[in-house]
Amino acid sequence: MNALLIVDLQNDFCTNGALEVPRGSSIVPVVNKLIPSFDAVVQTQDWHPAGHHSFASSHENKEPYDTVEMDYGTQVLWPDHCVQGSDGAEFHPELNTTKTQVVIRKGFRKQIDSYSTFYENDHETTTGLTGYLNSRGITDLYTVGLATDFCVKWSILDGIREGFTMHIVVDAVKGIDLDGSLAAAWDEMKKAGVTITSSGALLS
Ligand code: VGL
Ligand code: ZN
Repeated sequence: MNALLIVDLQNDFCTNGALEVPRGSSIVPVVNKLIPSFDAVVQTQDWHPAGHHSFASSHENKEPYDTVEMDYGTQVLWPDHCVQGSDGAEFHPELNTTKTQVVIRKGFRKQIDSYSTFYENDHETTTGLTGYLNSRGITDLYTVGLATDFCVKWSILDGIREGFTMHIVVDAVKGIDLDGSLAAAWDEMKKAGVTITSSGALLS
């Protein structure tokens, strides 16, 4: 069974958001068009407490896009974004969420970031998504959303590791691109065995 996985399509990653992904909002109509083709729709929601350790503002003498070493490895520091209960953490107002059956919130532990929708950045703490998908007999995830080189990439790599067939819809994702991270993400996803498709192919 197929599911549509909509990653972090939230105000803070869209136009004028705190961590704006260039042209992030432009994928919303594409995602809306895809939704009716799926019996299962899963969304993720970046959901940080104030003072989250992935925020540059939580560290002295650090600016957004600097890095720090955490227990679990190198962490990019971000502008404050997707703070629990804020408008920035809401889904894009034009995204059709009526068919969404489950929302996986992530990044809610102050000390650990979570790019992937399967595991937090320590690569050990599970979000529970694997169990949910397996219980429903979902084998294939068609991935759309933001950002290609962070939450989309880590979700796809972990999904493949968890035994799912992971597809990426090229015209329904957008990236941040820090120092070549977008091209590197595509290489990693291709090497791991992602299937690349497009909304045109899915809707034809
Ligand atoms: C994301 C950076 C920080 C993402 C989330 O959705 O790709 N990126 N938090
Ligand atoms: Zn975040």
